[in-house]
Amino acid sequence: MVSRNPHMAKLKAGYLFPEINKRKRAFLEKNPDAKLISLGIGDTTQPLEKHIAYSLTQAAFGLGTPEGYSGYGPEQGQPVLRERIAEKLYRNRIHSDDIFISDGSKCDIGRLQLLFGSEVSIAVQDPVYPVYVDTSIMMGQQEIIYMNCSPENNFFPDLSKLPRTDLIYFCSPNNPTGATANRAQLEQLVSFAKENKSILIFDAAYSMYIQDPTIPKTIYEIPGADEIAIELGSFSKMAGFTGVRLGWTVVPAKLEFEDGSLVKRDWDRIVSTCFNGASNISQIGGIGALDELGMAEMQNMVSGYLWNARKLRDLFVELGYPVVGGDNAPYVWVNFGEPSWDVFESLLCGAQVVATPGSGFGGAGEGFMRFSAFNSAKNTEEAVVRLRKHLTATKEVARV
Ligand code: PGU
Repeated sequence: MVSRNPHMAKLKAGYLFPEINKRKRAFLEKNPDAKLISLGIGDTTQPLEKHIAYSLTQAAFGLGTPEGYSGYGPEQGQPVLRERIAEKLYRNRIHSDDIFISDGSKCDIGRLQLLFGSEVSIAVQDPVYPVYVDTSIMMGQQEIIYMNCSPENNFFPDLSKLPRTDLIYFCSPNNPTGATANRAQLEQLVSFAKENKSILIFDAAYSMYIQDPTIPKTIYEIPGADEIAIELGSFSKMAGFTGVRLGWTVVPAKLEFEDGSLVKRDWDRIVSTCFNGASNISQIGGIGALDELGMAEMQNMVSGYLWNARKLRDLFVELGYPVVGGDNAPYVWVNFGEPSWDVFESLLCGAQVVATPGSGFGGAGEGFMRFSAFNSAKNTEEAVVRLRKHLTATKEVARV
């Protein structure tokens, strides 16, 4: 018999989103006619924009021709795509050589565990996207510090009270809260990492949703960040590529380990050893997404989802709930002040709306719900009507 990887036994039984699906299915079995609206998992739902979809079909078609055929690699990604990301998304603040194309940022979060191994200590925001913690536990990391992000500190941790950790994961615009860190806060974060000789892992998966021009879209807008920060990027939420799969990780050449060796060299080794590069079709789709037409299409897609976010945000403000997010992020984070899974059940049964329980993102998420804007405008409007009716009625009952 083979002994089980002991770290796997330390994880919570199931990953959050399959658990939500399980409950959704159980509800539908009992209520087969219910028309559920999902504002749960942050998964894009709207069709790809035309020019981006066309780029993908051309890539697939090209593979059927002698001139258009390609096989493996390069493992780091196609040079044109790396250059376009550097130019369009980083305004050449970052060299294309430091950009490694991947099959999505979730996969790269997993591979980052190989880069750092089991001995590092980490800090994460609480509430937090569960993947940073779960993959760290799988790797055997033991020291995990939770940085409380709540209304009391305006969703930015009090760095003066934090112990040093090797790695600091930070996500802005944040999943799940939808809060964004401003320039001054990011400057604090970069100097904190610098003073502590930590490495910052900055997740910018939702950067395209930032509308406020004063909020940095990448950590590399902060001077000195290229000496301490790795950044994760993704086409999932900006181009609708959650199923196509395309992302990237920036590992700047200036980033060093304690012994003076380059972090980038080890990352390159990992990428070339246990990943053979992202699909050639999705990479050509990414190149299309980053030309002039594609950029306009991505803006259009993002604006559509942000319209939904605004509708949801307005509803909860109108009903008097404390709300954050939804303005520069596709998530709306609402404080219900009641156990999250109870609210989940109440919204599921009473409004046939699925939302994500805040407690699934950590202790500081208890009492909150996350509403995702990744649905159609029509479904979002319908959800708003149902939620208003249900929540007004439950408030009336509570008052009686
Ligand atoms: N980073 C953050 C902060 C995310 O919220 C997500 C997706 C990803 C990375 C994954 O990006 P890919 O490039 O597509 O790999 N979060 C969604 C989906 C759930 C999940 O398990 O990834 C969410 O609902 O939180």
